[in-house]
Amino acid sequence: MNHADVLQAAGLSEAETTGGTLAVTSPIDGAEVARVAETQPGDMPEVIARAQEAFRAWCMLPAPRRGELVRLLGEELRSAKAQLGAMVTLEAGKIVSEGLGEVQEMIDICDFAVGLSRQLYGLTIASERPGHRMMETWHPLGPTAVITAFNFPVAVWSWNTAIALVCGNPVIWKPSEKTPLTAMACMKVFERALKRFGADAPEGLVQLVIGGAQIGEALVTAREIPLVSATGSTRMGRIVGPKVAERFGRSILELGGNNAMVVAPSADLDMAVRAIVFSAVGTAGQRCTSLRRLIVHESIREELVGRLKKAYESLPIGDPRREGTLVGPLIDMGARERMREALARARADGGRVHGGQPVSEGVPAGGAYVAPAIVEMPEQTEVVREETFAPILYVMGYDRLEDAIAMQNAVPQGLSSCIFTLDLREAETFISAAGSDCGIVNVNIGPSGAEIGGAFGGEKETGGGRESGSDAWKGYMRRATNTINYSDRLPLAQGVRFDI
Ligand code: UN1
Repeated sequence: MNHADVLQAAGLSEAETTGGTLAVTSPIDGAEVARVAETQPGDMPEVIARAQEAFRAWCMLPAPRRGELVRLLGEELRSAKAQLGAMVTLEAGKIVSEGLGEVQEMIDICDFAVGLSRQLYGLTIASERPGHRMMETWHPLGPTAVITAFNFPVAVWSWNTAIALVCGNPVIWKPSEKTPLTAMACMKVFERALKRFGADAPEGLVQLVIGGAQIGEALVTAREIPLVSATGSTRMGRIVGPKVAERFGRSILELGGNNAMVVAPSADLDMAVRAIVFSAVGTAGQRCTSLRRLIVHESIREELVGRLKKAYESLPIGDPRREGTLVGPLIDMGARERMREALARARADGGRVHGGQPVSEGVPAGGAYVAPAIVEMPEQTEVVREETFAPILYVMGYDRLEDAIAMQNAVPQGLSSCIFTLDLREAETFISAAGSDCGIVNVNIGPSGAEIGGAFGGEKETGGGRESGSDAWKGYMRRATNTINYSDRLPLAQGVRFDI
């Protein structure tokens, strides 16, 4: 299928994809595929007012009824999986299987949210006063801004939106400027679900705004938006976090990762090699969970690096639409340049670089294709402590597990981490309080490809937010503590006496 056919199959019309001010290119070949209209900053007050109005109606519907809309969204996503997956491939450059996998992630979170819509439970708490009961109830919070990145152009929206909707919150979505078409295609799917849902859904329940920093700024500073969920770089989070906090809004930040794997002497190396290659090279190293640092026991370092070099040599790099390709393009030429710079710095620090060169043969012209790099580092230097959104795997050695853990933790980011070991003591130590300081800590699997059932997010410069499964829904609601007195007395807590 050519690019235009993909847009058409996703239901995007000629009028929607031409004549706008935002040029959209495909990383596959750098070709311009569309020009879409941008939301103007002057439109934002109306968008926000519409979301507030929608909130008033939506928050009054029973949560299981709200869940019905999400159930229909899941159904529509199932039937649009191929078309939406192809859009992810076209606009983000993911290989077919990963494009489809991302849509599956949307379906999964819909299923999760539907079940959740019949829960949203609070606790009952023992009261110290006779004839009293304490409990907590959870209420919808209000319009929720969802700011997403190019690398997961649909899944991250769905994590936030499926949960926000069952929690009773309307959504205003600002996708990455690099992937507005995928967002538009997603809205088509959502609109089909809305139509089937019927008149209970208010106008403006989910709104899409397309544009740059000014649009983001309008969302971040709006007092009418109590929650901003933002996924992207730490640089972006440093701007968004304080601005939302300044107006006492709530933010869920999911920022950079610098994810490590510790490989211990007892590790099953066959499994480790597969896990390393998928997590370091998959999505061309552009997941926030991508494996970037390998911390290997000195006794197996040479063998493991040798096996990895061999695996890297035969990686099929090229057109992500082609069957068998494992490494598609980087998002753009800027990303390739940043990869080149990082490798130059690593070399200057004494790193031995294998691979990492631009690839122009056997790949579509105009795309930013690269050979994934393995870099043997003498130590964890500054460039290793930074997140470069590219397939660079830095390798460092260790002798004692505590040193490996210290190295894993000695970066500003705290998203994902893992250990390969068959030694129970090592595994338990790594996931204990003395172990990894990340939000995701795995044993004998790689750091990427998390399931939606767990809470997703990380510590330190990763921003501290949690999205997706477990009790992350609580971030989208407000908690009320209720004390109910069913006695005929009015005792005061803490034994205070105040007799009148
Ligand atoms: C991201 O890169 O922003 O765990 C999200 C994973 C995916 C989500 C990544 N399920 O790799």
